[in-house]
Amino acid sequence: MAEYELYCFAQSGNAYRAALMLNLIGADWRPVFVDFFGAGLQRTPEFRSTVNEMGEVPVLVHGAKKLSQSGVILSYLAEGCKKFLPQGDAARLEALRWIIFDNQKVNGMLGPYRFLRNFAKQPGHPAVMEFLKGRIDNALGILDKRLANGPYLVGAAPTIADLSLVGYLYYPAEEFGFDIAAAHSNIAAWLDRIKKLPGWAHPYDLMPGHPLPK
Ligand SMILES: N[C@@H](CCC(=O)N[C@@H](CS)C(=O)NCC(=O)O)C(=O)O
Repeated sequence: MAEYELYCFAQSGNAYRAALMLNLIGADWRPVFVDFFGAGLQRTPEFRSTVNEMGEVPVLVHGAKKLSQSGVILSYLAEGCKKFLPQGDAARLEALRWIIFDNQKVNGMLGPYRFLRNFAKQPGHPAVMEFLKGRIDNALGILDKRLANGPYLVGAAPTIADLSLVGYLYYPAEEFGFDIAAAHSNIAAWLDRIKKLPGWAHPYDLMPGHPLPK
């Protein structure tokens, strides 16, 4: 049995943060496929009572521990292996600040936007899509500006803040209907830097469930 198990599926950028971290630290891990778009395991009372009461993926299982929220999972893994850990109290708080901004404003908006464009039973209402797109453009602009100051979000080396922020950013531009890297040169260069880290893999290669059945 692998040391870590990760409840995940290929289309989830939220889960990708944790899967990528596990791969980058060379952990002994295996994915547990959650058939999000089919059986919807995450919606079942059993999942909510035994895996995650919030009904969300990712969930990391490590021994008797079950952790959810990708920011918590990233922090837990970084503390354990001392990799991608921001150095010092100020840097830890700064990383947490970016992780919260990411969850709410960057991937927190990109995820639903992409879901409504590609996977929802009914496509998103144009007014909803327009609202989300405006929020996304604003948040990506803030991220791009930040990345003009240095190679990574916090300090000179990659940290869990970077691994959180890349959550949805490697998925194909067609899924968004706009090209994030082409429109944001600092984000593009940063994505390339992270892609070069040993153990990097694309979300569709790292987690099960791609492509979706027709
Ligand atoms: N802030 C959470 C977001 C997790 C999340 O929204 N996951 C999605 C899959 S990509 C989910 O399970 N959604 C189920 C739901 O919202 O009911 C994290 O970073 O882990």
